[in-house]
Amino acid sequence: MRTHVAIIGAGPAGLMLARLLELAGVDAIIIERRSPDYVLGRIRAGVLEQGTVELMDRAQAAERMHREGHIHHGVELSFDGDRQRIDFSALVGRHVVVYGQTEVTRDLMAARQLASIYDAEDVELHDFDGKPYVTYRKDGASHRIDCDFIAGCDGYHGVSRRSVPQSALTTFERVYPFGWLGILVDKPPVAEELIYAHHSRGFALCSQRSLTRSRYYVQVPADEDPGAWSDDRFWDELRSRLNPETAEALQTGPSIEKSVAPLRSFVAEPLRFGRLFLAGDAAHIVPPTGAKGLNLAMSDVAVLADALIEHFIEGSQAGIDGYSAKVLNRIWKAERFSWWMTNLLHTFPDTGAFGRRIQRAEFDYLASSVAAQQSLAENYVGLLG
Ligand code: RFL
Ligand code: PHB
Repeated sequence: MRTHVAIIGAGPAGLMLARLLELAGVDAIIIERRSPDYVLGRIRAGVLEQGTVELMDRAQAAERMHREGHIHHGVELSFDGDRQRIDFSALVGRHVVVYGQTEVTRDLMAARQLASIYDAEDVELHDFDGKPYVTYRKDGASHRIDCDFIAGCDGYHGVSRRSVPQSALTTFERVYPFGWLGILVDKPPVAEELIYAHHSRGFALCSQRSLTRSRYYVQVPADEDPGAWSDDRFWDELRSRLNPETAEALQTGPSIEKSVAPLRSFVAEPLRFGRLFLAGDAAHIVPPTGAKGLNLAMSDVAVLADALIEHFIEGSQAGIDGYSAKVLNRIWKAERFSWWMTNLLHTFPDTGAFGRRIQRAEFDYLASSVAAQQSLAENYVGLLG
């Protein structure tokens, strides 16, 4: 087989890239390790920036998102029970849309006209400094796809980044000493908007997927076993971290999903190696506190799609040469914001009383300063540049 672009991974990054290329008439094949059902079963992000919404429009996959997604004009921060609303629309004139990553993935899968290869085993990348090709096994047979470029969209644990020689790659990493225990429940959300809560027992987040489905998280030790958490234990812990009125209003029920996600900041540099590009979680990880991971993956592939389209349609090399520097600029700003939100809202085992006072001062500053609120809002809805 031969294609212009071999895309490794059918997460949101790979699916969006494939769709943008397809619409521009550039041939691409997706090679994914898992089955479509497995990919659709992963519960992850829920908040879309305006740029991601516009990209779904461009991908002609936005109809259901506009119908079922919910526009959110602000979020609430809570610090030891004291509440502060951040009004995005008033502060920066923009908003976010709450629509699950699972639904984004489903819509992009449905929009794609060309076939993708799922259940591909032992995917390997070859010769991306010369004439690239990808090999894999499926149903016991070996396959090879020759291509002009490879897009590594295979997430943090994927094969693409690992295929790059160590000496060519610089990585920057911070592993946090905690994770998020998340629960999905078919009950109406506790509030209209998301609530990010700092509490001495740890961080908590009240999020949602629809008017009837809610998503809640509590900070737990990084190695926590979700099996140790009955639903009742989860609800008790969540209530203890919320202000009393919110705790009172919480509607609980049996969980339909429960899992622990570790928190990590990670960036690889550069993001182009000859004819291989890295995009999305393959290139960087942010802790979920800023709701940036999916949005960053989408902005990477928007830049990459334009670069590849320019190359194939206009014969220009400029976009390809500029890809890494251009996306890294945005990536580091999102890393900074996600790290900052994480520092403000979690309890850290080793910062002690001084660290807690600094967090409190940061919250009080936010509560009293329009400039500080504007900075948070501008970053949360997505930076324009
Ligand atoms: P994905 O989604 O991990 O997809 C990668 C795909 O590659 C496949 N793959 C391979 N395929 C072939 N060969 C191999 N060797 C392969 N290895 C892996 C995988 O099976 C998979 O299908 O990466 P992508 O596309 O870059 O998308 C990134 C996002 O999924 C991620 O950044 C977000 O989910 C992060 N995130 C959030 N982002 C937001 O923007 N807003 C949020 O509100 C938000 N909340 C979250 C989150 C992530 C979370 N977890 C579980 C990490 C909340 C949580 C709890
Ligand atoms: C989610 O709904 O899963 C979610 C929302 C906001 C975040 C992280 C996760 O910051």
